[in-house]
Amino acid sequence: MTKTVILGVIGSDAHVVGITILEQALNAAGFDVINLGVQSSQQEFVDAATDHDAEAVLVSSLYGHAEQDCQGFHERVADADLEDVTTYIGGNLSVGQTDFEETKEKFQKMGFDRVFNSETDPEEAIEALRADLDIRPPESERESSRTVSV
Ligand code: B12
Repeated sequence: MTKTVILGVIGSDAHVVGITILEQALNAAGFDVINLGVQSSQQEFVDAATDHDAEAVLVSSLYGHAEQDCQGFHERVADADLEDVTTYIGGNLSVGQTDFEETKEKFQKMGFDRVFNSETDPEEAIEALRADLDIRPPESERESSRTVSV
């Protein structure tokens, strides 16, 4: 069954390249992607997840204001009865050279299931989604990984 994921850049952030690449990779991996684009509000993510009965919400932030932009996000998610929806955040989540482990802990405490840095390859996000949403990779990929390991 196709799984729907909501993708977008939160707040006033206008960096579009990362989510465009993620959208293409997720589509190619068989996900149904609703791309909200840049400068999306918390409520737009929540409404889209409700309207499309999404399995996951992927929030992107590059410009360093993710913490402010995500304050109260998981309260909205809970108010909309979406606690079962998997939430990820990724990108350049802090201003400057902050230790990523600290950043990761901070966003996990805010309620995100997984936190990714700006070095993240889209394949990593796809593998994480497959694990968290209990999806087997398509047969073609299983075949090719078998061929490589022989
Ligand atoms: C291009 C660019 C711009 C362009 C954006 C054009 C556009 N419409 O996209 C312009 C010139 C407009 C711009 C503006 C600004 N920018 Co700029 N920009 C960049 C730059 C050079 C490249 C970004 C990019 O496209 N990368 C390529 C894509 C493929 O990578 P990516 O975005 O990182 O996405 C990947 C991963 O991060 C990850 N990922 C991203 N989101 C998510 C989400 C999830 C869930 C997952 C799993 C993974 C994931 O997967 C993606 C694909 O691999 C970066 C520096 C850099 N080298 O990264 C700075 C950078 C992001 N910008 C920065 C800043 C500060 C700004 C401005 C605030 C500058 C200013 N003072 O005006 C403004 C903000 C404007 C706004 N409202 O957003 C800073 C952010 C600093 C920080 N976070 O600490 C950076 C890091 C530059 C720097 N070193 O200072 N910028």
